[in-house]
Amino acid sequence: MKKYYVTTPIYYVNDVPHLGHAYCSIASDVLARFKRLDGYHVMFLTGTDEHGQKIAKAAAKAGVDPQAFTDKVSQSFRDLAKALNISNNDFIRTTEDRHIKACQALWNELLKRGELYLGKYAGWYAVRDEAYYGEDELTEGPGGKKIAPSGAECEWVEEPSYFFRLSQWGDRLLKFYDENPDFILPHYRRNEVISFVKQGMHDLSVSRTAITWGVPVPNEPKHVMYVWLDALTNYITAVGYPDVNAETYRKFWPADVHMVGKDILRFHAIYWPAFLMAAGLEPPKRIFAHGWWTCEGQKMSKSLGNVIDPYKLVEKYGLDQTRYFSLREVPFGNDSDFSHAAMVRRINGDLANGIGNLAQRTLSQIAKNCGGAVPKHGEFTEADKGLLQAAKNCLVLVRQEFDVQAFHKALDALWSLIAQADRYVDEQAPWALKKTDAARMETVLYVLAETLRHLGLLLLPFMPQSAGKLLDQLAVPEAERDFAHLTEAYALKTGTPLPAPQGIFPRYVEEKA
Ligand code: ME8
Repeated sequence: MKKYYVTTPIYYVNDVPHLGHAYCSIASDVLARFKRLDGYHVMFLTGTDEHGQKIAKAAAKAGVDPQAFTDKVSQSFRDLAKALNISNNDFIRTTEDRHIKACQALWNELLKRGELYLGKYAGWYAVRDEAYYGEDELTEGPGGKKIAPSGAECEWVEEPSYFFRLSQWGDRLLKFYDENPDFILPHYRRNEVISFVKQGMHDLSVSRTAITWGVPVPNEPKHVMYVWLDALTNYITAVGYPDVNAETYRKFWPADVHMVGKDILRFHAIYWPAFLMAAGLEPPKRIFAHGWWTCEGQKMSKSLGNVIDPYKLVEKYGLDQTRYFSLREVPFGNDSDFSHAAMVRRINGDLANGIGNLAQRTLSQIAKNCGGAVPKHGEFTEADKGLLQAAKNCLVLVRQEFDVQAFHKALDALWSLIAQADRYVDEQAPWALKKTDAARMETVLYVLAETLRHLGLLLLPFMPQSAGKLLDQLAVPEAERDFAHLTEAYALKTGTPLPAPQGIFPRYVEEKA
């Protein structure tokens, strides 16, 4: 069986989850579900990043010990995954024994291969990003504070530290990017990474002595691992590392896609393949860096009080509506802005008036005029064949878009089919045929129902519950709900009784103030 391994970032547990976390998990989930339906054995991983100075500080602020603190916040990410109908098959926490063991094994391997050495770090560090910055990258903020390009405040750090020989990996990384042109997507972000590597890289500090909340460095009681070395390793821990002969490791590694936000591309596209190659392991196949959400045109921040709570979105607009909106609004990879008006436009325009209306029109006419069962069809006309062929072509189009994580284009293809079906209903006017040519009316409604079956199946990854309801109304058996069944052999069977139609995509009606 073909395999597919997709991951989300592991989220920091310094704070409760927000829309940004929900977004990356939803995108990864849509991909995982698509691949499962397309016949792949999928491993889909998410989890929480629980070590480092940022988390230690957040725990201290909350007045609890870091383990109790991380237990609680990590649970809130698990709960969110459930609430968003995320179909991950593992949830990793970096405080788990399996992970500590994997990090220490990777460390020992790097040490054995001469990729690490003991030195002293003296430079700038941003706790918020858990990242080291060169003096030349910083700007001066209020009160002479040093500010990283991300906006995070930096502090001067001087401590004994182990270093990873990153400076030796520049050419090998450039060769790797060259040989794997789709390693970093979207392509425009690839160029940023390449120019960063071309500038020349310094060795990377990979242990800290000023903090204790981290994975202990083997045989070095004063050092804990730099949180990014620890965090990135989660992707191999979950498939069985250090046991590289484990069935899961052999099957799933290298990962097919690490889905990440653009803020952490550097860690994934530079450090991670360098660590892996240095340890004699294969790098992942792709890093996809998605864009950033703002809210009503403004950066989301606690101080502005505009951080979007994904639970509230789901409660107000519905889960599948939220999932749909996240991936529909802008090309996947670009930044997006959340606005109430845009959300309502999508719910009412694309869902209620689009797929919802098409389904409702078709199913209610079948209920009223065809005895509530899949209609009979006669010979297909050119118009019928045109629509059925377009429905059949959709899988190939959508699959191509999924292969490059262009979810918006996959949705475009599905909505073009909806538009084509809408034109077909208007042209064929089955309601008028009722009196003049009932047999032809049945054929038209059959063609529409079969088109809806394709739409229902192809929408399953995006909106599992709503698309599932659509398939229920078409009486598509559970065992036939995957892409292998998008063929004529499994087309709707005349005479199959259908349940009474029910609206699936309600209009959003503005709440009165
Ligand atoms: O960086 N818009 O964790 P993190 C879109 N622990 N996506 C956003 C977002 C926003 N405004 N805010 C966050 C870390 N995200 C590390 C990762 S991986 C080995 C370690 C999403 O909690 C986006 O995907 O800061 C981003 O990369 C991720 O949350 C980072 O979450």
